[in-house]
Amino acid sequence: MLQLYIGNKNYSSWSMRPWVLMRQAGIVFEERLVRFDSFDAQSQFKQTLGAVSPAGKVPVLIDDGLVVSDSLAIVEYLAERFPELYLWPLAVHDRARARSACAEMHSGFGALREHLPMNIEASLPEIGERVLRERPDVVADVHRVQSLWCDLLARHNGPMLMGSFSIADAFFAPVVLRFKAYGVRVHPDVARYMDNVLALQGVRDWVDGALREHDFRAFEEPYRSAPPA
Ligand SMILES: N[C@@H](CCC(=O)N[C@@H](CS)C(=O)NCC(=O)O)C(=O)O
Repeated sequence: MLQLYIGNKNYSSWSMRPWVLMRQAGIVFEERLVRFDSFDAQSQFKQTLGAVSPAGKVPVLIDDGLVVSDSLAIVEYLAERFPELYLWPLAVHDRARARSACAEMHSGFGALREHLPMNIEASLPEIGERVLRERPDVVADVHRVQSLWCDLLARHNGPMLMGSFSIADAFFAPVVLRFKAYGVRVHPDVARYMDNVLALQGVRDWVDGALREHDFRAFEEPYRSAPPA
């Protein structure tokens, strides 16, 4: 059976992408959650991951001895392994658009990722307001995400970015959760899309898991202090 190595569900946005894709598409897999202790070479996380994948990061997919690391490589592999699921859109131009969106997410939006890190259990609208007041680079990322979503939603008439659920939605699901946690004010079409993503069973299952963790990791928490023991 396929095995997917992931990090803490509350924090690990890269892990969330292939996990949501597989759950939503009905691909059966075994989840191997490696808890974040730290990312130091001596950490339990690095020791465990190092034995699985030389890249030493989550997510990692194992398929009968084949090791696929990196979220984008994993979803590409899954699309080829399960062609009948059409994880990418069928039409070549649509597929190119979906891939462009995912590649932009994968290699970009650094300011958004750094200053509004995923934290599913948190509600930090006052932090979101402050960051957006003080950081034009984050504002630019938020605008770009919204215009990318609006263009695709208009072209495909929703409810998902490419019309029906695809890798593109799995790739942006963590951004939906960031916008939610930090109370980012969005265009009405974007708000509707966010509701659609949050209603996906794959996303709900991941969020439920994150909310059950109760595993505060200080090095992933720039804005909250540890709850009382
Ligand atoms: N480009 C990688 C990024 C993966 C990544 O940075 N994962 C984080 C957890 S969300 C990690 O394992 N970090 C460990 C480290 O940086 O050493 C991907 O798309 O999968």
